[in-house]
Amino acid sequence: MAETTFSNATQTLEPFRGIKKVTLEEYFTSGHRTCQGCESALVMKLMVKAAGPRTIVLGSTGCMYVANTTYYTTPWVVPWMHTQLGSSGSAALGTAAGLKALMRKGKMKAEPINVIAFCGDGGGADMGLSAISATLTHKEYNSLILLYDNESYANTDIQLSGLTPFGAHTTFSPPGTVKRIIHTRWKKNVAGMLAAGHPECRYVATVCASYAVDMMNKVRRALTIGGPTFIHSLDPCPKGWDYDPMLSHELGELAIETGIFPLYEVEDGVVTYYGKTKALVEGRPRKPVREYLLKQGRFAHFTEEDLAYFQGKVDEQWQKWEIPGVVPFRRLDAAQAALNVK
Ligand SMILES: Cc1ncc(C[n+]2csc(CCOP(=O)(O)OP(=O)(O)O)c2C)c(N)n1
Ligand code: SF4
Ligand SMILES: [Mg+2]
Repeated sequence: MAETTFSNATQTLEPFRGIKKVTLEEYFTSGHRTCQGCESALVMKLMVKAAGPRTIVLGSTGCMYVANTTYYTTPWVVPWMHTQLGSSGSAALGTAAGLKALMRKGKMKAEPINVIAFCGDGGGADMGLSAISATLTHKEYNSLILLYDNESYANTDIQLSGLTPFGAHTTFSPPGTVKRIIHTRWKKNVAGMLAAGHPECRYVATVCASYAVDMMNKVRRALTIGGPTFIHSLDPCPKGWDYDPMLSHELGELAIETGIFPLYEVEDGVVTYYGKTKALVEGRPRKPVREYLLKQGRFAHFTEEDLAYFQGKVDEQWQKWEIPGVVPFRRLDAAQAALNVK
């Protein structure tokens, strides 16, 4: 018979203290058809490994839906449900609320169940941003939204998204002889925006699967701390970024070492850098962005001028932002300017 004692507790998932302590069980196994070297598939595998068996995964349309549920096959071992492209936020909130109601009414055993909704950059940072934002204001429901960022609408053949980097060659921004750089906008700062704008969301983090244990521990922290939480992972994509699949891991590392994608967490309003980003903040020199960019065919058309522009924008994020790599405001200047307004 169902237990009637309602509890809104979360599972306590202690961090893995090193790779040898990581559990052996897999909940995302064979049966998918993602490309060779697909880091987003690795993110799925690590995400659910970190969460464990008492987990429900909800997935927006995109590569991680389509390639993971192809005609009677699936790698998911835990309960899994597809949701519409812009609906990861709604799916997370609805599922968390549904579980809570069923447990409160004694219709199911009251136990902590992890709810994780994932979305791509197209589904999460563009189309579904408002639903994610709404979910992050509902502090009474426990869920994690994980945005896997392969920097394009990959599943429909690499269209430009709000998270595609400046200048990248996509099917919507092919470089030509008349106009070399079609995509001239800088990438959105999603994690920083969501952390700054949702004061009751207790946990926001950025991760990269090249640092697998760190990545899993961020997932475990998000699920343990409870309420609505958000993680942004940067995922090299051999098809969309146009490189040899064997370079996925290295490109992930280079994204961090060049300072293009900082690794940090914001817990209860406190920013903590971790991994190689921490070393950069402490003074280790950043690698030049060209080491990262020129390994990818999507930037093959870049000239020295383009590389210098890209480097300048990354330098700005480290040298001028109020919290480097996280919050772009310039507090003292802004406050003074506001006082000077007549
Ligand atoms: C409302 C809606 N518009 C368009 C589509 C077509 N569509 C399916 S997957 C996809 C790309 C999603 O991109 P992203 O969220 O970045 O995930 P990725 O494919 O890169 O993994 C699009 C546009 C759709 N399924 N639903
Ligand atoms: S296109 Fe990119 S994200 Fe999609 S399955 Fe292939 S490598 Fe993974
Ligand atoms: Mg994408």
